[in-house]
Amino acid sequence: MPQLWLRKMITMIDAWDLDKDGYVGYDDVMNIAYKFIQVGKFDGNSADNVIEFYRGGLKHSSDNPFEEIVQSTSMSDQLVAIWRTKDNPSALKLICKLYSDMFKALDRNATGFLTFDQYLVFWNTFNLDKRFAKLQFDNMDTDLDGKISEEEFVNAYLDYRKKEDDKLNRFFGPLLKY
Ligand SMILES: [Ca+2]
Ligand SMILES: [Ca+2]
Repeated sequence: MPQLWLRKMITMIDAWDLDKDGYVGYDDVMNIAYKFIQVGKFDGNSADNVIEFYRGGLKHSSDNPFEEIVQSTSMSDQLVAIWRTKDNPSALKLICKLYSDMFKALDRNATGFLTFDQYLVFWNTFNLDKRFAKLQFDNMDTDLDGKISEEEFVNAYLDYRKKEDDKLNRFFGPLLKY
């Protein structure tokens, strides 16, 4: 596995690994969902939606490529599972859905865009270093209109998961060393 890709994935795992046992389990994903609701102050239907789409990503079924990832019980197993699914079309579809659902929750007035303040809910859910939030926001804003569209947000995540070279995309904050 390429070193840069590994560092990105380790940084991502660390962001999702709320209980800090080294890998992202089912509980971590659901606790991120609850944190997302809390930080975003979502209530009623929007809170239910958030639970629903995180749960959807974890659905037990033989064709859910995420299953292998969340069932890993060590970071190295998890990295192998992510590597194995990185070009899997159904995994990519699920990923697009999850990030587009997150976008729609953040875009609470359904304007089709995120302002920097709305985007901060994502950043703070993962407790990322606040000093780098604006840098990442600007990196994702490829058409330079000062807002993040759904396409920019989802594409930024897809780009982050790719193994190819670095466009200084820091979707989960500064890269960790390993
Ligand atoms: Ca964990
Ligand atoms: Ca934009």
